This record gives sequence, structure tokens and C-alpha cells, in this order.
Amino acid sequence: MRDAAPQTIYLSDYTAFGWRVEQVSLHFTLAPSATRVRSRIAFAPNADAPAQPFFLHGEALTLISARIDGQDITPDVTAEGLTCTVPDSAFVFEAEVEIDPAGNTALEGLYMSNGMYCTQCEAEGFRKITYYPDRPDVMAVFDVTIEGDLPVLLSNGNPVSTAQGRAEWHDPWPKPAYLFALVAGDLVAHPGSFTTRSGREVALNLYVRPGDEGKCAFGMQALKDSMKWDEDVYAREYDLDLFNIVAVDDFNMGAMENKGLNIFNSSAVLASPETSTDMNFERIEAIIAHEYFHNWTGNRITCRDWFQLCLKEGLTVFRDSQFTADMRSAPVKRISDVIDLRARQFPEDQGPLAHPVRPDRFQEINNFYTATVYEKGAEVIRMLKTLVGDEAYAQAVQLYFDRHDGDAATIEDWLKVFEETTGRDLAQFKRWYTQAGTPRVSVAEDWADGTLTLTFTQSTAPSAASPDPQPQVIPIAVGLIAPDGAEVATTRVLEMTEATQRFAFDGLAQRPVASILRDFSAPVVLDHPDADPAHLLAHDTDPFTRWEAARTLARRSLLAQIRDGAAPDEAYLDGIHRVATDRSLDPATRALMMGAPGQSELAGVLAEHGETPDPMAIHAALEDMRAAMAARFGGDAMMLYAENTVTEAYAPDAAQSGQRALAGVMLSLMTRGDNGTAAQAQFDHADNMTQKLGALAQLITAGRGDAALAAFEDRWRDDRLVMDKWFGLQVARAQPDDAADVAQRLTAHPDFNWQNPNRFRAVFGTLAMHHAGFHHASGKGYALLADWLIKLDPLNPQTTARMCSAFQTWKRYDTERQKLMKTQIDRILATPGLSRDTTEMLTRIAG
Ligand code: 0A1
Ligand code: ZN
Repeated sequence: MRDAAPQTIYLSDYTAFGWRVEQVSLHFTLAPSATRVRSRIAFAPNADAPAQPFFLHGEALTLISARIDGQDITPDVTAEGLTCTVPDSAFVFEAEVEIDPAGNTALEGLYMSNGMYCTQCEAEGFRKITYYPDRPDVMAVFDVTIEGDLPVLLSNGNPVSTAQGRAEWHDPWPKPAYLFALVAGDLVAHPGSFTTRSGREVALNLYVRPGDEGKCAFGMQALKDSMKWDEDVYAREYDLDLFNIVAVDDFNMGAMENKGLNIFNSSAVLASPETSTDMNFERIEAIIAHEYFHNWTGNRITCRDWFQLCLKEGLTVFRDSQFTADMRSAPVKRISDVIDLRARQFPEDQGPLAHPVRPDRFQEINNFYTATVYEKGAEVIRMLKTLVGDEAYAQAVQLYFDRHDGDAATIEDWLKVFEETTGRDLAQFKRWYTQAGTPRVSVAEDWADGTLTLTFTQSTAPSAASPDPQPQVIPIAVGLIAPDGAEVATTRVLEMTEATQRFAFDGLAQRPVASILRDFSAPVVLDHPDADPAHLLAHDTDPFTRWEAARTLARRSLLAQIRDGAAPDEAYLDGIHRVATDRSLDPATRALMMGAPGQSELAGVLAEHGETPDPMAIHAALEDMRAAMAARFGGDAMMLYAENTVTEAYAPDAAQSGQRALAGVMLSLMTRGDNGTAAQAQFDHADNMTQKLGALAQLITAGRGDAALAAFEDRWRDDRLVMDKWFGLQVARAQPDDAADVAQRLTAHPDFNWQNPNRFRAVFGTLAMHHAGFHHASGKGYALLADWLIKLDPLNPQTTARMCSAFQTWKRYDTERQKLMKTQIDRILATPGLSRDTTEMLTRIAG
């Protein structure tokens, strides 16, 4: 049965653990349903902690025996852990437990995936392996022995001995239990090596299942690039003799930064041109960098408690975004990140799940691995860097590394190094960490006597998490463009701290056009009624605001189409046509400029204006827009398609992928006129997955996808990752009336292995993102998703709970849809034995 009153944990209740762990030895005897774990943990009293009973976390463990200083004891055991009486001075606690990896479908703790043992311990999975103080501020040196009849036996740190069926590992760096990892299986290594800047040789391995060897080269190169970049840009060197990455097929998230033994969802590391798209390659490079960068921002310096999650995640996302910007194109990365933030984080801030970047309470921490903690957390660091400048940022971060190496730190520690380095008071800036909600910044222009005065007003909607939001520090980057297109004022960062504030630009010969929020200098919604997006689209020097101008024109046209049944705006179509044919712009930027706001983004904009979005009207407006664009481009689409068809051998680099992206947009326009002829030709001849999948998508849209889908399935039925695309694409490209039916039909496919999170997400994650299909007026999308969440919850609460966010925007819609969604939310909540994870999510969503 579900707990009557699930426990809420508060940041303000933090107390240190009463003991330090001086050393941990673990001994694993592996067996699928009965693995034995023997532990030996040396504890010493922690003089800095208040007096407290001795408590070790432990869940789903069968205790075989326990001893203190060699004497058998009988502890009090509950479903959450164990208590016992302990000496006043240092002592050794030993225990033996039995666990069931094969029966562990939640994929937390030690579990099995395709015959391979692997672990996932963040956030609180280690307690499913043995009794331990499973909290990030308890750091210890681990020695691990693994016995098992498998060729590869891995754990953290450096190998001490390896023999057939037995391996010993020693990790010299003290770490919290959430960074523990173990892998055992029949795996093959793709080896590499890296020489650090101080000349140390590090052995690298990417371990995969036999058959996946051909998909390792790109990931290995990304790892080497990341190691070099972190030395060059952050002066961070790797600190062990070995760095291993393992690919697993069953994984709840993208990847995990376990010390020296990163574990990756196979979709986040395996790549080849035939099986992976350009977007897959870019994502893989970024995730490998992200996990590697955690070695310093997360592992060497970890979090004091889980409320501080953004300390490691916001900073590491920011670092990986800098890496991608350096490796590829900075403007393209920035624009893509803003698209992603608006699609995933803004709805969070706008709805019942709103929480600060540093939450101050939770029931289940796994529910807080959110876009707010990760992506908004990275935006906050970007703003800090903008405010203090590059040099001070670099100094403060080096001080952070020097001062806190080996610590479990807090956001206060992080801000303090900036205060000390710069002499700034960051008390107001800290609100970005403690206050929920996206600030709305409106700007009014006033022109007189050669002076342009900009009056900014900020406001943040109150939420349950932040009922009385206060003004924040907002860096607003502004430039001015003259009527003739010349830039008359280069970028200046205005620092807004008040609810309303004026900034003047004087000495101007003519009234300029203001380019505001350049490079998206703060994660806010900008309201600028005097803006002249057409002028900015033609002349802005800042790539972000230029892109934003195109987006604003598209949004205005679409909103007028939705509200008043207007036709797509000719001025927008002309402007976008000019941009697309402007060869001075790189193809990737042109492709991004052509992208219209998504359906759920438009729904969010309407909701923000107090209007009720109609999913079918939004869908229809976008369809009309695309048809009008196809007509406006005419034969130019084919010309641009040909011009951007790559003739050299496939490479997943920025230049080629930019060209393929633009050609892909052109193919979608051409398909409206040729009924799929060009798409069929591309499908038949493509030698890479980007073009194959792009063509397949167009064929489905043109209503002639069946043969291609069958051929695709035939070719790729044994490749799990490619088949995930096959499942997902059919839902993504379905007509609104059919999306739920297509998803339902796919669940009957023999390869719909619903217990695999990637496959489940391919169908249901895609359905939830198919705005018009999921919100079909019949409610069949809601009901189908609810059926499957109810089915998945007892096996995998974490993935179920994450997918409940599909319902987070339910209050935006008309009363009929609200009723349909609320019925499903209540139906799931009424399920006997519903997990704590899913209960918390849906209770918050129901509000
Ligand atoms: N720390 C990892 C993400 C991660 C978080 C939780 C997990 O299981 C609950 C797994 C992975 C990262 O930021 O990449
Ligand atoms: Zn991370």
C-alpha cells in the first residue's frame, strides 16, 4: 500500500552525519538472483555533528549477518534501514546481505541488463546494495572485490588484481556512495589512451556488448577531446590511471558519472553514420563531455545534500555547453539551447511543478532531475559569468577548485568564491537559486533629443513554490541598429536590479532599432511591443537576436492565424526566404531560422496571455504556415536542396550537419509539391541515418511511408537503437487523429519491449510530445498514456514518474480536456501500491 503520508524532506533540516567513514571494503559474490555483498566499514565519531542514533540506509536487502568490532549483533531493521548501538569511539561495522539483481526492474542499485550486471546509485540507489550512510556528504575510500564467472569485472578507480572470475579495485579518491559503480559481463573493450598535460598516461576503454564494436570510435574521440578541453579551458587534469565507459541497454537516464567508471545508456554513446543521425552524434559528444567534466564538478567537489544538486549539474551543463560551442558553432549551440529551454523548462516554471533551481523540499529526489535544476541552473551560471566578466569568472572558479577539492559543498560556497574574487554582494543574485518562476521583462521605448530611453519592468508570477517573488538581478545585453542597418551601439550589458529601471543611450543621430537580450543574456520572457523584428532579421549583428527576430515574426503570424484566422504573414515569408537564400549565412543558422515555434510553445504563449489554447487550431496554423512557405519558396527549395547536398564522405561535423539540416528543411518543402518523389529518391540512395530518417519522415507525411517503413524494419530489426527511431518516428509523424492509435498499434509489435526505458519512451515519450495527438479531443491519448504508466509503475517508478510530466500543463486547456486529463491523473493516483515517485509527481501536478 502507498504510504498514508509520504515524508517531506526540508533543506532547513540538514544535519551532518554523526560519523565519518574512514574506509570501505566491499566483496561481491555475483549470482543473478542471489548476489552476496559483504561490507566492512570503518567509522569514527564526527565531532562536528550533533548527537544522533546510529542509522544506516538499506532497502530491499536480506540481512544475513552483522558485526561490530568482530562481535555478532542483531540490529533493528526496517524497510528503510538499520539501527544499532555502537561504541563511543571508532569501530568497524561488518555486514553480509543478499540482493536480487535479476529481479531489480527499477534499474536502481545493482541490476541486470541483457545478462550483464550493472549499477545505478545516484541519487539513493546504493542503499539497495548494502547498509550504508547513503548521503552525498559522507565520502570514503572504497576497496572492492568482485567474484563472478564473467570475463569483465569492473569497479571504480584502479585495478589492483584481475584474474579469471575475480577482480580487486581500489579507488584512492574519497567519494560518496552515489558514485559507486560495478559492471560485470561479457563485454568487449574499444581501447584508447590519453596523455595528460603533466605527462601521465591514462588508459581509456569503451566497453560494449559483442557486435557493437563498430559504434565506439566517435565516443572515444569525444572523450579525448573532452579531456583536452578541460585541461585547456578549466585547467583540470584527470586523476586516475584508467577511465572506463560502459554502454548498457537498460538505463533510466542518459548517463552517469561514477568515478572512473561512467555508465552510459547505449543511446548516449554508441554511434555510427549508418545508425545515428547528426543530432545523435552531437548529443553523444555533449553527454560524454558532461559526464567527464563531472570528474571535477561533481566528483572531486560533490554536493553536501541533494538540495544542492544544481551545484554539480548546473555547472556541468554550463561547461558542456561551452565545450560544444567551442567544438562546433557557438551561435548554433546557443540558439538550440534556448529552443530546448523554452520547450522543457519554461513549462515547468509556468505550471504546478515550478520549483527553484535549488529546491528547498522534496519527497523523492529522483523527481528533481529536472530542466530547472539542469538547464536553468546552467543559465544562472552563464549570467554570473556575464555579470562578473570572463576573467573574474575564471579566477573565481579556480578558487572554488582550490578551496573545495575533496568537499561536499553548497551553493553558498559557490557564491562566496565569486563574492571574494569580485567584491560583489551576490545576496540578490542568489534569488535565481531560491525563487521559482520565469521573470517577464517588459520594455518600453522613449525617443527624444537624440536619446533613446529604455524602461524595463520585471515581474514573476507567484507560484506555490514562491508565493511572493522579489526582483532579480537581470543582465540585459543590448545593441542598437540604425535605420540604414549599421550598428550604432555595440553590445552593452545593462544590469537590472529594480522592479522598474531606466537606461538611456544618448548622442544618437537618428532613432535606432533596439536589439534586446542579445545572446539570450538571461532566462526571461521578453515583452517588447516597440520591437522591429523585420529590421533586426535583416541587419542584427547578434546571431541570437537575429534568429529571435525570425521567431518573433513567425510567432506573431501564427498567433494571428490562430486567433483571427488570418493568412500566414507575407512579410515573414519574404524575410525568411531572404535569409534562407543568403549565402553569407552558414547553412546551420539558416536551417534554425526557418524553424517555427513548436505547438506546445505556442500553447504556452497563449496560456500566458490568459487565452485557452486549441491544439487543433494550433496544428492547423502551423500546417498553413508550412504550405505557404512551400509556395513562397517554389523552385528555390530544390535549388537550395541541391546546393546543400553533401557530396564528400559522411562526417558528423558541424559544417556537414548544417548542410544536411538545411537540405532536410528544403526536402520537407519539396514534399508538399512532389508528393514524396524526392524523399523516396533520398531514402533509396542515402548512406547515412540522417538522410534515411529525414526521408522516411517525409514519406510518412506524404502518406506513402508503408513500403519504406517495412524496408527499414527489415534492414534494422536487430539494432535496438535504430528500432527505437522506427517506433518513435511513426508516432511523431502520425496525423493528430491517429497518433494515439498508432502508439497503441505499436504496443502490440513483438519488439515493443516496454520494460526497456528507451523503447517505452520511443512510443510514449513521443506521444506525449505530439501536441495535437496527445491532446486529441476524445481523450484517447491521455487514457492510453495513463494505462501504460499504471502498468510500468510497479516495475520502474522512476521512468513512470518522469513521464507523468506529460500532464503538467493540464490546467492550460479547455474545461473538457481538463476534465479528461484530471480523470486520468486521479485514476493513476488511485492505483493501489502506487510508487512514492509517481504519487509525488501527480499530487503536485493535480495541485
Ligand atoms: N548525474 C547524471 C544523471 C543521472 C541522474 C540520476 C540517475 O538515476 C536516478 C542517473 C543519471 C548526469 O547528470 O549525467
Ligand atoms: Zn550531470
